[in-house]
Amino acid sequence: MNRTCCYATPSEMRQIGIFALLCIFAMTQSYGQVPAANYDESNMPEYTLPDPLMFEDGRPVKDTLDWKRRRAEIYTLFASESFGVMPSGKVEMKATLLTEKPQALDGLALRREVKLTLSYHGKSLDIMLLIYLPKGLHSVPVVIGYNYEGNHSITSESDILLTESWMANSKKLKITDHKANEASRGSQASRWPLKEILQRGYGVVTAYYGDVDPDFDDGFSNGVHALFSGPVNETSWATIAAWAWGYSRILDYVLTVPEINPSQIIVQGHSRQGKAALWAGASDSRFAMVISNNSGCSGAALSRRIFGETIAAINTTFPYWFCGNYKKYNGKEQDMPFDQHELLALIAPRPLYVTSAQEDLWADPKGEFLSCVAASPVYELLGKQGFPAKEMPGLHQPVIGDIGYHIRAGAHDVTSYDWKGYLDFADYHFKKTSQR
Ligand code: GTR
Repeated sequence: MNRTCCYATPSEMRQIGIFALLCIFAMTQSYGQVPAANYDESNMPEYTLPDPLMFEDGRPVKDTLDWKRRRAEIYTLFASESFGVMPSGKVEMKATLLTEKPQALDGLALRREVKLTLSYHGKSLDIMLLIYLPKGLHSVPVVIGYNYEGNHSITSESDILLTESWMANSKKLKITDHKANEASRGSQASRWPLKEILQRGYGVVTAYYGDVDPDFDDGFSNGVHALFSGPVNETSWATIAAWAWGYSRILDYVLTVPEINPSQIIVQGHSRQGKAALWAGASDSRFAMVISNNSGCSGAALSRRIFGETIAAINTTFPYWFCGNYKKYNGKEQDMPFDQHELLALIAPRPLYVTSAQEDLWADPKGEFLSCVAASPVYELLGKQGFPAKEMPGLHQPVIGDIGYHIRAGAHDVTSYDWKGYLDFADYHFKKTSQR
């Protein structure tokens, strides 16, 4: 038929209608309905937080010995109801030095790229590390943190090996074959003010998080999940737990590096990686300090406030981040046998720094702050100062105690201001500087 205008015929209309319905059906199948977020403080439900210092049977926790037992109860809840249980099998690890540059970052740093090969029952996985250590210093503290877009994305130095594993965010990075390319060099450099960090005497160890486990729903068939393949049930570890586990494997290697102080290793993560950093810190006491940057829902922020992202929202958009049991709490925050202040409390008595950003309401800054307040009694029971604030501080007024906190202007991100806060906090604990 000869048509000059672009109207559809009735049969084409029917086809378009059926196609649209199929699209909507497919979308609701994969993502479900994400409930609208609440951003109104006056629309908050009344809630009572579970008491970290009360056993499940109602007995109070009176001393450090009691806390050891109570801690085990709380840890088991987070493992079986939220993140999923990590495998206990021990992997073999081989470290291969791929490159070494003695004068990196204009002579400020010694730079290495190391391939960690993890092997388990005949299968193996490579994790590429990029390491910067302050030149000429010994026994340095380091920050271990994942990056989102490949090691080559964190710096403008153009000779970093390109990440070889899959890239989740392929559209944003203009990637067509799911592999990193030159276009993504330096794309995340603003999140890693390397020179400032190195000048303050700290080293950096980073890896692309997709090397450890992919950030998409692959039925747990890639990354470390493939190493430990087996039947999946409601308590099986999900992707955030896999990233947390990966942090510990990186730590295994970092502890063998002679230039690094083994008692001053910090685990840091932003957002979803912040959730993983908290779980890594809770699961592995060899991390001397934990930094959660804008970790929000199911990270540092209290779930019962139902402000910003909710359990239902996170489970719907990212069903592979948490274990099957976590879905039980969609819309049922008040029934949860734990809340996120208890995740923070699992890190006690080690120093913990939590950051928020003013515009990052999805991550509920106030909920992150209140979580620090509610974790403090556990630090205090253990003879620590805990969190020395009850009222939310203003912008750019860090609170420094055993738990530290700041909220800065701006959006969901990692900035130089955040790094300054981390390192002031680390200096306060590691170098015993006075509060700035
Ligand atoms: C959001 C997610 C958050 C947060 C963030 C991120 O889309 O809802 O929980 O983790 O992603 O990782 O940047």
